[in-house]
Amino acid sequence: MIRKYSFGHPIETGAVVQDLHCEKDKPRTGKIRIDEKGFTYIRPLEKETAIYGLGETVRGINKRGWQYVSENEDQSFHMEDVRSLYSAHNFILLSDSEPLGLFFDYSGRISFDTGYTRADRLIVSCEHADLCLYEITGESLREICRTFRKMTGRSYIAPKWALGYGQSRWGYEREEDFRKVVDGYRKNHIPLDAVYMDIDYMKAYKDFTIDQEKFPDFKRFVSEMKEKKIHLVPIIDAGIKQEEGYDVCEEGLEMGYFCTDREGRPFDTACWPGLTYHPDFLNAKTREWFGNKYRILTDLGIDGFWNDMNEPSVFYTKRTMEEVREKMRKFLSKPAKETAFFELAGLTEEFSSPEIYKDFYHDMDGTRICHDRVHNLYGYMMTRAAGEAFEKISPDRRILIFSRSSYIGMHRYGGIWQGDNKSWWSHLLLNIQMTASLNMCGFLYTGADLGGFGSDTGRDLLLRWLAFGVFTPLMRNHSAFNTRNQECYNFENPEDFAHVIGVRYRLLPYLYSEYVKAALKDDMYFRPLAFDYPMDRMACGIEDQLMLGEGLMVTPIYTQNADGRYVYLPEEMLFVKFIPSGEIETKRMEKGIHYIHVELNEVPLFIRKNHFLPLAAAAECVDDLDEEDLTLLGWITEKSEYLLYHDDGYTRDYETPDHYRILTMDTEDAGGI
Ligand code: MIG
Repeated sequence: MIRKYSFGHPIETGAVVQDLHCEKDKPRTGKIRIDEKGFTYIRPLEKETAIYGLGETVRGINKRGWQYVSENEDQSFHMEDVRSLYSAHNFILLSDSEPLGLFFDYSGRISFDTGYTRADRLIVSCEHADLCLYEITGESLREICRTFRKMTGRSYIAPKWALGYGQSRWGYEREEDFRKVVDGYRKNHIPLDAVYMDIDYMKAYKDFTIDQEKFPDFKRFVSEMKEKKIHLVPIIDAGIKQEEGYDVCEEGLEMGYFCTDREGRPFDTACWPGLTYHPDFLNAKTREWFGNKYRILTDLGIDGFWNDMNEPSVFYTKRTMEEVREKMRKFLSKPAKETAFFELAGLTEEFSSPEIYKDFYHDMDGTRICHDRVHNLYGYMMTRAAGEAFEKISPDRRILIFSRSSYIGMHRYGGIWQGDNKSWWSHLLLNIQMTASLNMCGFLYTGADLGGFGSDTGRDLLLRWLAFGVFTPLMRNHSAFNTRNQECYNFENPEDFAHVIGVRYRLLPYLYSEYVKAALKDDMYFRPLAFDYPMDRMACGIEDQLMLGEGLMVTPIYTQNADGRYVYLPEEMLFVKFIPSGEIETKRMEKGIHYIHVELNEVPLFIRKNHFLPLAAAAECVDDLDEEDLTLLGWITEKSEYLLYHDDGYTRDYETPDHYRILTMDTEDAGGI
C-alpha cells in the first residue's frame, strides 16, 4: 500500500509515474517538523531494524549508522567517509516487524541520518519543506520494492549485446588504438562485444564531433568494427564547449538552451573543453534539441552511449576562477610566511564547490528556478533527453545508454555505471554491496569499472573482480589514462581471462532472462539474502553474497591472497564451480557455513535445490551464442520448471508471450544433478 503526502510546493521530478491521491492527515510512520531550518522527518528505530536502499552510496548493504547525503558529486576518491556520490536515490527500506519503504521525492540536497546522531533515530532532513513523501507498506521488503518500482515505472532494458563484455580505457585515441584492443581480445579468444570511446575521440572535447585526424572515415571504421562484431560506444559529456562556429554551441546560444546566470545571460562553466555552457536539461525543449544530436552518431552506425560529467561536474566557473586569482594575487603580494601555505593549498577546493549551485538557473518549462533546488535532477534529465530521443531515432531497435549521475526516475531511460572507483579490494566489495542497493531503486542495468578505474590494478584483483562482473548486467573493464594497462591480454596467462569471461557467455541465457524478467515485473535481479530469507537471522546479516534471479546465489571472493572464502547457505544448495578445463564441478551442500576453495581462474556460484540454470556453450560475442542447444544444470529432487525469457535481443517488443519458454528438468536426468 502507498500513502502519499505533499508538503509546500514540491518540484515536479517525474520520478513517480502512478497517479496517487494525496493524504490529508499527517504521515503515520514518523514525526514531521517544519521550521526555519527546513523539513525534518523523525522516526524512532528499534534495535533490530536494518535499513536498506539509498542506491549509490558507500558502505554496506545495511545502511544503518551513518549520515548519507544526496547531493550529486563527481567523487573520484570515494572512501567510506564520503557522504555523497554521483546519484541521489532517496528511497529507504526498514526491516521492522511491519516492513516499511519511504521515498522522499526532493530534488535538492537531502540528508539521511540513519542512526548516526542518535542510534535510535532515523532523521531525514532538507532545507526546503517542498517535497512529496511516500510511505509504502507490504508483506515483505521485496514486495515493498516491487510496489515502489511499479510506482516509479519500468526499468530500462538494454540491448542484449550490451550484456556482453566490454573494454574501455581513458586514453584510446585513434583507430589503431581501438584495432589493437580488438585484435588483442580476438587473438587470445577472450570474448568481447564492445569497446568504449572516451573523450579523446572528439575534436577538442566537443560533443557530437569526431576528430577527423584520428578517424579519417568514422563511418567506415564503425562498420569495420561491426564486421568484427564489435560495438563502439562513445562518451557524451554534459558541458558544451564555448566556441564560435561550433554548431551545438551556436544553436544553444541562439535558442536559449543553456543554463543562465543571475542576470539571465548564459552561465559560464568550465570542463574538459575549457570554457563551457551547460544545457538546461530541465527544460523540455532543450532536451528535445539535445537528444536529437545523438542522431549525428547513430547515423554513423553507433548504437550505444555513456553520459558523463552530468552531476554536473564543473571544474570552475568564471566567478570562482576570478576569486581564486584574486586570492593568489594577494598571496603573492605579501611576504611568504608559513601559515599562508595552508591558504594557498586550500585554494584549489574553491574552484568548485556546491556554492556554485546558487549561481545559475534553469527554465523549467516556464518557471525560473535556481540550480541548487534541482541539482540532483541534472544527470537524470540529460539521460532522459537521450532516452526519449532514441525512441524516435530508433523506434524498433534498442540503444545502449547509461549515465554517471542519476535520480530515481532515470532508471526508466537508461542504466548507470558506478563512477570512478579505484583498483582497491575494498571497492570490489563496495561494488557487490552497492549493486544490491541500486536494484532496490530500479537501476538494474549497472556495473562498476571492473579492475578499478583509478590506480594500478593487479592480475589477481582483476580476475576476482571479473568473476563478480560475470553476473552484473553491465560488464565493463575501464581504467584511467595514467594507470597500468588493464586489458586482459596484457596479463600473464590470458587464457585464464578467456575462461572467466567465457563463463559470462555460458550463463547468458539465464542472466539475460532474469534481467529482462526483473525489469518487466518491477522486481530485483540482485537481492541481499535478507530479502529472500527474512526469518533467518544469519542470512540477514550477510553482506557479501547476493541472490540473483530465482535460482542463483553468488559468493564472490574479494580479498587478496585468499584461496577461497566462507559462505553461508540459508538452505541446501548445489555448489558449482566453472574450472578452466571447461568442465563444471558440482557438490551438494547442506544449509550452514562452509569454506569453498576457489582458484583465481575459477568462477563459483550456488544453485538452490530444485532450481536449475540453462547454460549455453561459451562464445566470443553475444551474436555467436547458440541458445538453441542448452544444457540444464541443477540439483533436482522433484520435477522442476524454469521460465526462460528469450528474444532477439534487439527489438523493443518485450511483452510478446512468444518470448517465454518453459524448461523442465526431471529427477531422472543425470541422477538428480
Ligand atoms: O574528469 O572522460 O567517470 O569514466 O574515463 C574525468 C574521462 C572524466 C570521468 C568518468 C571516467 C572517464 C573520465 N571522466
